[in-house]
Amino acid sequence: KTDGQAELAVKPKTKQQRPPMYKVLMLNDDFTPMEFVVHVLERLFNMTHAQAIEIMLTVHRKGVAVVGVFSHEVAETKVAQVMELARRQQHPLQCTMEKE
Ligand code: NFA
Repeated sequence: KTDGQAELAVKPKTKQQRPPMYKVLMLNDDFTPMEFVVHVLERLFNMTHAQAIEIMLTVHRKGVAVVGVFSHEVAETKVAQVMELARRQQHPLQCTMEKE
């Protein structure tokens, strides 16, 4: 820096890689009670009651909705927690993740 040579700014050739994020998706079915889905959304996704009802109804009407976007590790944990709560109550509720 002090040798008198001109300094050229070098642009990084590739963009900074941010870690990929994962959408957690909830799927509709004909059997899981609406109130159970609302409870899961409030409990595991920190939604208000009003937000949980809105997302549950979106899943119910459209078949699927994104319930959150997380790092791979957090998304995997959320999916496992949803599936475990559903399994314990013997509801067929399905939850999956996909890369954003
Ligand atoms: N379709 C379900 C019912 O009518 C409710 C539901 C909503 C299930 C969202 C799964 C996901 N009881």
